[in-house]
Amino acid sequence: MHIINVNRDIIGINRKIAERNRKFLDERGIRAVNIMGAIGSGKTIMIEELAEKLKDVRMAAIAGDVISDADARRIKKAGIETIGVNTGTECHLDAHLIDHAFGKLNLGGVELLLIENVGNLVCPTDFDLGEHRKIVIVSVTEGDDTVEKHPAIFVYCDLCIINKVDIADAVGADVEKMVADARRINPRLRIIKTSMKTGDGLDELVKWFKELAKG
Ligand SMILES: Nc1nc2c(ncn2[C@@H]2O[C@H](COP(=O)(O)OP(=O)(O)OP(=O)(O)O)[C@@H](O)[C@H]2O)c(=O)[nH]1
Ligand SMILES: [Mg+2]
Repeated sequence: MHIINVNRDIIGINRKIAERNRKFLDERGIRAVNIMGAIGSGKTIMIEELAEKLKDVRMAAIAGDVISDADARRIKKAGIETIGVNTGTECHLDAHLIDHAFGKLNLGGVELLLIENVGNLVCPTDFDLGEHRKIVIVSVTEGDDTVEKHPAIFVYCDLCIINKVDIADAVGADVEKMVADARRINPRLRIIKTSMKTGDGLDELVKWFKELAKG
């Protein structure tokens, strides 16, 4: 009996389109970052912060959401050329959606493309978008066991941001446990603890993006 593994097929096709996307970006000297993370962990606010603090890097953004365009409007308002992409019932972006978005963005002169994925720590893991770096944002409000409960996404990421450290005590979260869990899952992972509200860790974060864009 011949069994078709549909899931593997979908991921294989996606990878081919992702490779084409990466080539498209490389030819234009654009570095792309796939920003993944839990719902409400701080993905959009981080892009807003970058808009303010990384003025010498020309950026564009793709804001992935299931249905709304609220994040795309926020990022545009912060001064970044942005296109919103709705996934409908899907809980992640894929390479085909990104390919479409390229055609709707003015990428002339852009050095850094920020792609906000749909908020969750599961579905985006398997889908290469053609990016150069993957980052994952978790925050203390999801609980300090959130890293150990979702290990797969940490395996594939280059950078992990542990956000909302300003309210860790208020929600009884042990930030160092989150750091230790992430490090155990992926010893090569760069980890930055941040508060998008107080500005803690943002210099280090901005530097990471700047080096990627200019490097
Ligand atoms: N106290 C505190 N609040 C934060 C911090 N970062 C983000 N927030 C708040 O958390 C909420 C969610 O932030 P967003 O940036 O919208 O999160 P998101 O990950 O883009 O959310 P989705 O796109 O819905 O998944 C907002 O009310 C932010 O103001 C932080 O470091 N500290
Ligand atoms: Mg968002």
